[in-house]
Amino acid sequence: MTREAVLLMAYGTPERLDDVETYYTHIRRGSPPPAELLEELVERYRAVGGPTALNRITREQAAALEAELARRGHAVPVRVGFKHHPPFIGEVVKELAAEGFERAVALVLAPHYSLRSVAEYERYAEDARPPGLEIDLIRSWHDHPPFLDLLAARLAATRAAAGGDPVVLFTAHSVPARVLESGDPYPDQLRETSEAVAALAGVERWEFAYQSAGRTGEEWLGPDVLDAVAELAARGERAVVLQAIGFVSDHLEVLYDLDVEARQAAESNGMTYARAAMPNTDREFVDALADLVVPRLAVLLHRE
Ligand code: FEC
Repeated sequence: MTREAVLLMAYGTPERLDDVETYYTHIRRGSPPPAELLEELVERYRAVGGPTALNRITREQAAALEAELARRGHAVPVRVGFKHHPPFIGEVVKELAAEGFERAVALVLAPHYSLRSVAEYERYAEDARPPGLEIDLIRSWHDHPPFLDLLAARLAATRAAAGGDPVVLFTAHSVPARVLESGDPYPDQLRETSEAVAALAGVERWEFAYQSAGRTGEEWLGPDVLDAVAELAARGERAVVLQAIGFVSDHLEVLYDLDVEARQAAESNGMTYARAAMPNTDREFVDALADLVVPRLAVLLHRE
């Protein structure tokens, strides 16, 4: 029988403030950041209480997924590989091959495919892959029904708690605008998720904005969330509910870029701010991940 594993991939975060420079240098493909950019990033981590829990949450998601797969009769290990922090994706791929695994179902904890997100994870995995190991990557899952259902449930709960008639703003990480020249499906997939979640949650007044554009000097996809919030206020909106549909965990881009910056943009313009909770390790999310992975396991493929 084929020996197989699941490879769960996520962005990764530095675990101590002293590690931010190494982490940022890795994001910049080996080029150390200028001092002012490094200081600015360290300040963002300080503002949310230090390094984020992203690595821990990812490991807990992996452990919960492994347990759920076992419960469903699939005793496969779930290994974590990070893009920008050890254990790096390439190292984990090599370890799996060295341990005799022949097949890995790979899943990026980012639901939408972009050349600047999922494709980069794929490249890290493929570049390290020895010939004896097959990697079956789930390229996108932005329209996975259980995922849409859980986003809609969270959104409905946040709107109900906010009261009144808040406008909804869906967000996802921006990417450099030149990806559009290569026909990147990212904007279309984000629109599909937004439309589906709004319909499921019964939301009629919603918009989409990008967040967290990098400090690289080139053009990034917009509109930016901070401009979108100011625009809503200028139109007379009194309350906004944000939902970050491109992330699945609490991390810097959610805790700082939304809960500090976007909140301030809303409140300084006289609007109330609320944000739908992230999936993190919630039961429904782990079940949704298991629903994605199980049909790709080789045991099932051989039965077909
Ligand atoms: O909690 C944490 O410490 C980690 C938060 C974090 C997540 C994340 C997700 C995405 N990124 C994406 C694209 C880019 C591109 C660049 C870029 C730069 C940064 C920097 C930090 C950072 N990202 Fe990130 N990203 C997170 C953190 N990201 C810190 C560097 C400072 C800055 O520019 O703000 C630009 C560099 C380059 O040219 O490569 C592009 C995308 C995602 C969502 C998909 C995913 O999760 O992988 C796309 C979480």
